Amino acid sequence: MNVPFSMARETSEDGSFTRQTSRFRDVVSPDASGRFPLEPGRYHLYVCRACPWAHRTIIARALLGLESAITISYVDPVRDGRGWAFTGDGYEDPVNGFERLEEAYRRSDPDFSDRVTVPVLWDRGEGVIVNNESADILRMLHSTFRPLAERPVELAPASLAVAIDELNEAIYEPVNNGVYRAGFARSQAAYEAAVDDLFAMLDRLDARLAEQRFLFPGGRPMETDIRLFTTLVRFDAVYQIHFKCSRRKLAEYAHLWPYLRDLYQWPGFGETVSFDEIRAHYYRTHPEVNPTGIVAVMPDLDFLAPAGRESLT
Ligand SMILES: N[C@@H](CCC(=O)N[C@@H](CS)C(=O)NCC(=O)O)C(=O)O
Repeated sequence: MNVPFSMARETSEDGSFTRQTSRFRDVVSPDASGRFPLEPGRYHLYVCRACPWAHRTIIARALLGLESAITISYVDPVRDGRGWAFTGDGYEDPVNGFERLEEAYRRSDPDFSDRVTVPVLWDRGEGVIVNNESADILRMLHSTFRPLAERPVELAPASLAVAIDELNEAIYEPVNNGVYRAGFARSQAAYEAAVDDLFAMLDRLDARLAEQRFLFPGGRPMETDIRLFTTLVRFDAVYQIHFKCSRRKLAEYAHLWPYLRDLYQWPGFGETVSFDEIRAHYYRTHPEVNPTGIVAVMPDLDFLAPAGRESLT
């Protein structure tokens, strides 16, 4: 099978894409007892605005008002063979002066040899990575870091905790990772299986959102909505075209499309979306998927059109 070197370790025999596991899984502790104690200004996020996994943490930081407690810097969305880089013009690393994100990984584990990914939660205290798994970082931001938040909203209240974990899990493989399984498949069968799983789950979510404003009752977004949003908002501009998730456009869904607009218009969501960076990243960073590097024009989508979902609970 013809597999690019960068993907060799994540391609199975049958041509399906199997994502690497995250290497750094430490947590910030709410008191002074742990290795990484909660302190304002101590932790830093390295992210890319184009990346749906990093985007989870960017939204949580904005929604909760954690901007002064957790600093942030952005890598250039267009990656060359040497990985994520700080190339200037808004893509700088004021904390360590790194030129490439790889330096953060090497400093934390000199033997690290997997793909260097965003997001990264960095500890200024020890000068190491605390965690590079977006699910963990998102959870930490709205739980452990909540005492430092200007808007300490609950994104996984105890009464919903189990249901949130279950729905997160149910959405991850077919949807969040599913678009990548479609786009990075190296066989027709693996691609079609990914597309089938993806649209089956989107259909179920569309039905769930017919009578409920967000994924859970209560009339406001929860953690799972953030995790779904970052995939849906990229769908028609990128996944539908670049990753061949072509059965249907997101904007053709009766409920998912207004739901996506509703979230986009919710404080902390839309203002964190950069379609230019998203499109530049995907179309120009996967030469095996798009060898010309031509960036598809932005589809005509009005994210600011009224969602009309306020009366749902
Ligand atoms: N499981 C990780 C996945 C993160 C991830 O794969 N990020 C992508 C960007 S969308 C990345 O950094 N890729 C680097 C590469 O492919 O070399 C998480 O959720 O944090």
